[in-house]
Amino acid sequence: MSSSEESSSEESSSERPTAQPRMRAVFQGFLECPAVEDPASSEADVVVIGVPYDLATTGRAGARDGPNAIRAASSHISWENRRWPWRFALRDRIKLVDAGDIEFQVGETRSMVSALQVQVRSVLSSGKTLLTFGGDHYISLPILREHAEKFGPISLIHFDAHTDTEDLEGEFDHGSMFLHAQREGLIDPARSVQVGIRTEYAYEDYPLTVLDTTWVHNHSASETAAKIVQVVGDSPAYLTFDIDCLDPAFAPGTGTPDPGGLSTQLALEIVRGLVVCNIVGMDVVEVAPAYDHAEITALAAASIAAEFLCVVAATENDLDATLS
Ligand SMILES: [Mn+2]
Repeated sequence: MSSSEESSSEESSSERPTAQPRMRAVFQGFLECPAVEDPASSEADVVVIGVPYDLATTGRAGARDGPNAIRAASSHISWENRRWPWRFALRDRIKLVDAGDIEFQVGETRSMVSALQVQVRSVLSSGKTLLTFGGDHYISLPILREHAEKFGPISLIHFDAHTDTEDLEGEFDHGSMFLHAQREGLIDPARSVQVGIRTEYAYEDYPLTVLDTTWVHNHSASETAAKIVQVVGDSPAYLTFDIDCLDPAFAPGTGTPDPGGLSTQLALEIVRGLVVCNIVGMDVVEVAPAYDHAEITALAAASIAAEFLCVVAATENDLDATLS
């Protein structure tokens, strides 16, 4: 039988099929992008890495399983060539690779910090942009160190229910790393903004701009995006999204949920409005699949990360085109 006959669609279903099937690799990169071992020497524009670390959680642990849950959930949205509402194909503009997860000594936070910083430094020095999946939110601190080393004190665009600026004794806590980031001079507080906050923080003389949940719900998505852009300006900005910024109805699978948050739709629309920002790094953190249902949380995280990539790839003209 010739090969053209083997692949004939008119083959009767009662005959035993002979055409070789196409197999999908077991390791699945984010949005089904290729997996690479050495991202720095790859031809990528954006490199995905996972940090399966959750020893800095104060509530429920489990975010160590976040990276693979986000990768798996991304298969539900990877079929879109031109992701709605954008009018361009992401893969035409951004070469994406997935370098897998950081390995470190079990139970040793310093080992994770060191491995993560070396990997981030390597990716940044090769001129590529990093998209990291947590892990708990503490991982943003070592990542910020390497970004500040390259870009200077950078703007933080931080989506979260919590400000993560608690003044605590230990360093390794997912509720205090943005205070450490200020003390280490990694971020420029005057050009940083926290969005969706709905828990206590040091209200008086607080140095960062806070758009709390009530503010966000009393303004439109485009007004919120415009306010973020106004604070950040054109300075290099690091985008970090704690999935607990979303209401637990939209993101139950997380360690420290707090009711009254943003919907996935509202968050996506706000992120979409950040096209003019100079985004130099991104992460999505705190997805804990053990508390998730039907991949709601992991899929929200994957969608937000995909939106980050579109925003990095897009121009203002693309944003206008989405309105037509
Ligand atoms: Mn949080």
